[in-house]
Amino acid sequence: MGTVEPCSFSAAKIIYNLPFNDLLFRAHSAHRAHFDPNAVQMSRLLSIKTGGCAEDCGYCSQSAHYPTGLKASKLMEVDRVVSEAQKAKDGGATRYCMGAAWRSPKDRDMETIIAMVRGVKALGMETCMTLGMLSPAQSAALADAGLDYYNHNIDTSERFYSEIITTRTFADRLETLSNVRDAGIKVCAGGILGMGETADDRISMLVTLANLPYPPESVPINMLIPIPGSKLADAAPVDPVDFVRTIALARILMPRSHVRLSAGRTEMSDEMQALCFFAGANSIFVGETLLTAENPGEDHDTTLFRRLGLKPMELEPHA
Ligand code: SAM
Ligand code: DTB
Ligand code: SF4
Repeated sequence: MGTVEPCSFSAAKIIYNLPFNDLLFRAHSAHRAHFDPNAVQMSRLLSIKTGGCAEDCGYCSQSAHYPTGLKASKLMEVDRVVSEAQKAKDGGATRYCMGAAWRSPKDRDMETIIAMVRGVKALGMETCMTLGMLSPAQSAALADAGLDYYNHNIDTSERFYSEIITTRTFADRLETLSNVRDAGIKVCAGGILGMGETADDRISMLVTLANLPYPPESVPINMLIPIPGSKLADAAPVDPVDFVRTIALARILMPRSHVRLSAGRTEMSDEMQALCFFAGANSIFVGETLLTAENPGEDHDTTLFRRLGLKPMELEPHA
């Protein structure tokens, strides 16, 4: 993995504001230089511990601070997680992402979490977890269990962060990303569009990610799924053209990373998704549910892939 040249905010803003055709041409050229442009990586999510979260993230169905009506549940049993992962593998997913509604994992839960990583890995899938903030010791324990990826989003710009979340800081997020990276786990970090942020906030978020000591291997770009009862229930939808511009900028600033077209695909037309794939998105979540919200099901995605001539990206054989 090579480091890339640092990119300034002003240089990124010039790219973001290029005429749309020039921006797309540049992004697609970067995409082709590093990836098969017709291969899309497929991940499947599972909520292993749902709801009742102590954090006040304004977009989330799982925060205990907002009356979203979601029923909280305890940490799932390991066997159930592994059997769900097997179903995901049978459906074509190569990576299994397990999410918990925690501020950070309790030490007493680590043994169960580690057993989940081992069990899912034994199926021959890549593993990913998203459990909130991690200490250096927790990161090392997960690395030791063989965890491939850790998802921890910075969500938006440093400037806008405190308008969305007050129970932790942008610096806390960066600290976990550094702990995960130091432990040798691959990093998945991105954000959400459609929370009332400006174009500058989106650009700044991507510049922060691209300028990490190593850019994240995986960059999920979520479109807000407005959750009734949450602080952002009535947020104005993102302009689809601006969404595609953001995907294109992510591809240009992080040419070797997988850019994931994440939450919000149920509200995107096939044509919008096609533009995102052209602009450099090359990963999606498959299956009917994300963590708690809806996602296009297998039937829709199979048809979409057929219409666009896309194919699932195969797992690289391990050395
Ligand atoms: N609790 C952990 C944490 O916050 O780090 C992990 C789970 S959390 C649900 C994972 C990510 O999902 C968030 O950082 C956010 O980017 C995304 N997300 C959550 N709710 C969303 C929504 N309604 N629409 C779009 N993305 C959302
Ligand atoms: C990410 O960036 N998006 C995923 C994953 N990382 C964990 C989560 C999307 C959650 C969408 C809302 C829900 O399902 O509750
Ligand atoms: Fe909790 Fe994560 Fe939802 Fe924030 S995004 S409320 S930390 S589950």
